[in-house]
Amino acid sequence: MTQAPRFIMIGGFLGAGKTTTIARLAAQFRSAGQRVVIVTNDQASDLVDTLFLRTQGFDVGEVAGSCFCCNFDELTRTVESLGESARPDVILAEPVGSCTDLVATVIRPLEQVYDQRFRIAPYGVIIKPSHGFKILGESSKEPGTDGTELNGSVTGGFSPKAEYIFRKQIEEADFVILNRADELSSERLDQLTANLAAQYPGMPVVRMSAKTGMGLDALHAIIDGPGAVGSRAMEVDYDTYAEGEAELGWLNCQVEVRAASAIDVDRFLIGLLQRLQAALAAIGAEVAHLKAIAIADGGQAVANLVSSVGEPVLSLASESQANDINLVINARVGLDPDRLTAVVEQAISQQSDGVGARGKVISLQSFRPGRPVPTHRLV
Ligand SMILES: Nc1nc2c(ncn2[C@@H]2O[C@H](COP(=O)(O)OP(=O)(O)OP(=O)(O)O)[C@@H](O)[C@H]2O)c(=O)[nH]1
Ligand SMILES: [Mg+2]
Repeated sequence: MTQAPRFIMIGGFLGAGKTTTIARLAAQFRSAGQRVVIVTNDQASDLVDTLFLRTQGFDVGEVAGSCFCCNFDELTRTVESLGESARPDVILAEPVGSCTDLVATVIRPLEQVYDQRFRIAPYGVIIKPSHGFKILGESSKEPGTDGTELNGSVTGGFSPKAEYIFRKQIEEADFVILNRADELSSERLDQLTANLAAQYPGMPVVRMSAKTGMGLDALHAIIDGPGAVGSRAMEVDYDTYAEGEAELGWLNCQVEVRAASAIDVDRFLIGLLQRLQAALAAIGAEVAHLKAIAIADGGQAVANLVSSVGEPVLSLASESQANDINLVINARVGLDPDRLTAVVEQAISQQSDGVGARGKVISLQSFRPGRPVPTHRLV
């Protein structure tokens, strides 16, 4: 008899490193001979994560238009259709980074309503250290210290309601993944681990770098281990949760860039994010995650900006020149959606003009996430 597929969901706040981690895990499972599918999720279509994971050769299904918890049936339909075509051994799932209460609204319904068709792994939540220090404090005695310094840079702001979501994400986790270990000294990692231990007693912690792969064995050990699933009870105030989500302007768009002579794809993409960063900084809009993928004949490039204070990074380089580039941009920014649209449209047009190209927006959706209304909630 064939075994039921494993369902591994990796949560965590916007920009924490979920997609990077899932891509790493998927590559490892695949090289171990396992068939892997991935399910991505967003409030709207045109997802950078989906396109990025597909460029890495993975079989990806997308639940778009609503989060897993509010569109549980679409999650199970997507998984079923991937199951029919790919017969997966492993299903990796990435929920929306502003979602919480996922044990009650996704994991338990999968176990109890969806009739145990999966072997569900312990639920891990990724933390970006700059967020961790910002919210949990510099030392275990002073949670929430403001103006945290990380490697010399001040981290971006976090509203109390966004902080509420971040904390709820940790509270319901079976284990926490401290990501970006490549950027921190072991003393700083110890400090953050101690803060977590003081504020979330008994929480298992894995230290990892999704970028370098450091610590991935420890992540596998916990995912593959016999640990409890959905082991922590949690109360959530849906008013605060909804208000926290609605603080963000959300924008997904598709753009065609056409140039008479070939342009450098990577430079164009990073230049676009730099332009967006400058425009958003000028109006004091806090970036939660700005990401874009450029698809051209010669390859694909991905660029990300995960806070207002850092620099945009090219996470995937195409090292190509092209006349035609198709872009998908996803922005999650503390800004009114109409203003966010205006900023993005202007940056596209200026960046295109700057290289003698024409940038045409093909589709664009911008909004504030609506109040979460879960399909199921099993506490
Ligand atoms: N230095 C470093 N960068 C990382 C690491 N993990 C992820 N990143 C970078 O952080 C950025 C965001 O990573 P993603 O994996 O897209 O984050 P996410 O949690 O999926 O983001 P959302 O889907 O928008 O919530 C990208 O530029 C990654 O390359 C890490 O371990 N170290
Ligand atoms: Mg992602």
